[in-house]
Amino acid sequence: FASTVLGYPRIGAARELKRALEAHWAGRSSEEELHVAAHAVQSADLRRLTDLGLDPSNGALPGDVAYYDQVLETTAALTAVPERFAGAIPGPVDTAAAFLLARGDAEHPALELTKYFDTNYHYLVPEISPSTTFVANPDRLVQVLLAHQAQGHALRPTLVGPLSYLLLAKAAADAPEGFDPVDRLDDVVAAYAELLTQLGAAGAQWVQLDEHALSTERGAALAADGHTVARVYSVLARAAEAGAESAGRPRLFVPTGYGSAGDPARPGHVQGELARAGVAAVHADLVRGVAPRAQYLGDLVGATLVGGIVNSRNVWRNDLRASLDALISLQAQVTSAGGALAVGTATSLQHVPHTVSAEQNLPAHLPQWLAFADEKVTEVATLARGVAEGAQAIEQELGQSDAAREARAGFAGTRIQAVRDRLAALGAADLQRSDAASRSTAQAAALGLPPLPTTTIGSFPQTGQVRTARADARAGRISEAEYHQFLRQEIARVVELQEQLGLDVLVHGEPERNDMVQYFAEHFDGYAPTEFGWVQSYGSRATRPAILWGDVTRPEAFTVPWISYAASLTNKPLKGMLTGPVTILAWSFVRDDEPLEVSAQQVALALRDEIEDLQDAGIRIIQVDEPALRELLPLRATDQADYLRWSVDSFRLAVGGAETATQIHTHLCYSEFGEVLTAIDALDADVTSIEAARSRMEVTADLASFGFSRGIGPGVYDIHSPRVPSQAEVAELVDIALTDLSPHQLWINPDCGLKTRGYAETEAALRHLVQAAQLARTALAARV
Ligand code: THG
Ligand code: ZN
Repeated sequence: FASTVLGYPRIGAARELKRALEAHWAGRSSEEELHVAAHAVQSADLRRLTDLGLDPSNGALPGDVAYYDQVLETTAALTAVPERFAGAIPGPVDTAAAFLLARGDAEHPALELTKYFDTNYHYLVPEISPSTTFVANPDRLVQVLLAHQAQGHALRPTLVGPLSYLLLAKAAADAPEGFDPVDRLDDVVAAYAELLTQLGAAGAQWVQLDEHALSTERGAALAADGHTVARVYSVLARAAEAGAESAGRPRLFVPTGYGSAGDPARPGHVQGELARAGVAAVHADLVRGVAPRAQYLGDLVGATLVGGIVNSRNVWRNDLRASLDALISLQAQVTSAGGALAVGTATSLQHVPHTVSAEQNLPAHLPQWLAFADEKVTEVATLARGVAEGAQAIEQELGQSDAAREARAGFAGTRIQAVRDRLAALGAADLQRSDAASRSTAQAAALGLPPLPTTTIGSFPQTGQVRTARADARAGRISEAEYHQFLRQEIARVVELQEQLGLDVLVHGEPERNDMVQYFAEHFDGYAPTEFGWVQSYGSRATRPAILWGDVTRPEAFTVPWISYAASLTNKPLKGMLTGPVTILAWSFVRDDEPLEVSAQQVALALRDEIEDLQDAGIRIIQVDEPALRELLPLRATDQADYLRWSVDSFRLAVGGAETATQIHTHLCYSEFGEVLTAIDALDADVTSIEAARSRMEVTADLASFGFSRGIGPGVYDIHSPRVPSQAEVAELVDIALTDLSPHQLWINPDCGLKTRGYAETEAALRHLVQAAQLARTALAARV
């Protein structure tokens, strides 16, 4: 094939797969109906990919069909069932068994979900032990292959490759100390070899084995020895040409996205090793990574290098002229070395929405700057034509690409001089609040809080009524005034509930926010929300990231009316809630024409203005959440320090204007601080709330040995489950925290926001939380 994409969104342009999955899980449809619905989505996708220019006959069509998760599909194909599921899944992993692994049940907690590389996609983590058995189970892959082949679509079955599969896995809980899943490499390779044989027998001409983990620090270390990659892939690949018993195996395509594979000082050595081992098509991510160095191109004799030049992580139109130039010079080198060049994407297109053409309400200037999955497939096909036939063959497309770039660069909102001037005038003093001790004294005097103050993270349950009211307002079924009246009632109810419960620092509950990032994007200029821009986050769940397209400004204060209304209803301190710059960017589609650091500074300034307005409205406690701070941490250690510098600075810029007596809180949605503890300390927030209940306060000892000196609220109520902790359980966690931390710094709060919980369990749990805090206070008072 001369052009391909590494994968395509699986959820369906109208989220058909989400609906089919959720109907099936709710018992409203049979497994057969689910298969039929999923097949319909897939074959519509394959038809579209063919219409957009991918060859349906030679392995160009991606076959990354997954119901819940692509890593889970590989677990199923290897029958790599964790020991703890053995009773429930005695044989091959069929569809029902795969959903049990993904969703768990009363006896079996689900496989852990974790972030896939540095994306917002979450995969199900394989659990591997010395006794995990690997048995090839090609049934589902073969069924899907045959069903699409019958419709003329020769798709390319896709699995996570063996190296990446084990690198993405974790050691099962019962594995001995020091066991590394990668220790099982030879065993797993045998199962892959069997899968390939069976797929070949079913008529697959190509199979894709994703080895993206070779772009991570650990994967690069594994590939650095110069023989592990060859050992694995000579077993899997040679076969295609000769070896009698494995003749008929499909050709392999082994992409390496999410950066440069292997040692960054030797770009292309992994691709070279793969090709020498007999892999027919290798890949280089030309967006995040670099092209293979000339010295390794000779290894590509007889192989195809797929140049991943179309960005599959952003929503911007490609600079076709620059890409074509790069591809033509790469092609000259590759062909003179005896290989062939094909055109592709940097990674799967699963990280972008289906199509720009679905959007009817974007600002008029924006659509022509954009490319979602379908438009990116067209770019791939166009570039492949340019490579094959020369620039003149695609002159019209090149002209359109140039025109779009010029329009974007010259558009008034792309660069706003006032924003640039304000950034240029900033100095170190703007990032520095007064010293922590004076803040602590001034805040104690201003707030008059008891020891061990109680609070919540910000959101209260979003009931069906709240969602209905929002939908009604959006559809014009109720007026804006009616919607606002509804929101005020909701806020009043939540404030009264918190007073009844006896919480010390109240919140307004955030009923006006659909999503903590989308809401901010809607109130900033330079940002555009989409209507149908869904991107899978995990399983059937998706988010709709807004598009940051220009310099950011805040036309007017937008959280102040809601928060000051709530504050007017109580004499207790009311905490204003904002989302921090890094999280706003992490969960949006960001610019490709400015460094992320600059966008972070611009968002920080918009938040700084909002904080000033909140202060002016009398709000004395302001929380700036950064749950995604660790999410954006670069995969490569060499890139991490710079990221932590600008991300911490953007938070400090946002809050740097707060008065000494204003208490700044932050919230982070994880407990394994490890490498980022220094950065979290450098945020210099007065109070930090974190996740801790599930690990039973493990983190408090780390905080103590680090010498963390400011306010800290390790969550004492795990909001990720509907279970209501008893007062005694909460009290026990408070006691554990008090053995490590000073009573002067400890706050009592849940793990995270309450948005996804129901009211009954929330009220009961918060009642226990307040009682446990009161008990602990009494005990403390008795001690002195
Ligand atoms: N907001 C945004 N991005 C995020 C998160 C967020 N990215 C990372 C993380 N949190 C992902 N977690 C989730 C959790 C729930 C859902 C999606 C991602 C979810 N989505 C609804 C669905 O698919 O049905 C749709 C929600 C909607 O209508 O907006 O449940 O918190 N921006
Ligand atoms: Zn959280």
